Amino acid sequence: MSKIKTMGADNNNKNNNRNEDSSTPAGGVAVETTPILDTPKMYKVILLNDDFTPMDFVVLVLRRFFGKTEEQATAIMLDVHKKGAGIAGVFSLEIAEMKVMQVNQFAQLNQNPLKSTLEEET
Ligand code: TYC
Repeated sequence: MSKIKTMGADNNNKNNNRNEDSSTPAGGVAVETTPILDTPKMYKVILLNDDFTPMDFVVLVLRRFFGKTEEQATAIMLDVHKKGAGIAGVFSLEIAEMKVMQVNQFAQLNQNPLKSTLEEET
């Protein structure tokens, strides 16, 4: 649950997004605003390489579930193929979890070992 933050000294928490827009309006009264919303954490959906899933299938997955163009999808797929893993997209937790489930289910349905996982963005 989101709480109203106090105006104490800032720490290094990037989510402690204190509104810096305190100003002194034309009557000389300083107004300080208090943040209410945290910046939501974001999550990378990682595609993992394997030796069996056809390249065309991975490109299809990237187009269908991540809205990539043919060219973007091919570049990401080749990157995963060469390096072992790569980022398909970055989303809020709920959306990222849904993408992982969709990809893994679609792969299984088509008898491909392709897997995706989540990683918190830092
Ligand atoms: N390595 C696979 C092949 O040579 C292609 C592939 C790429 C598989 C990316 C999975 O996430 C992946 N057919």
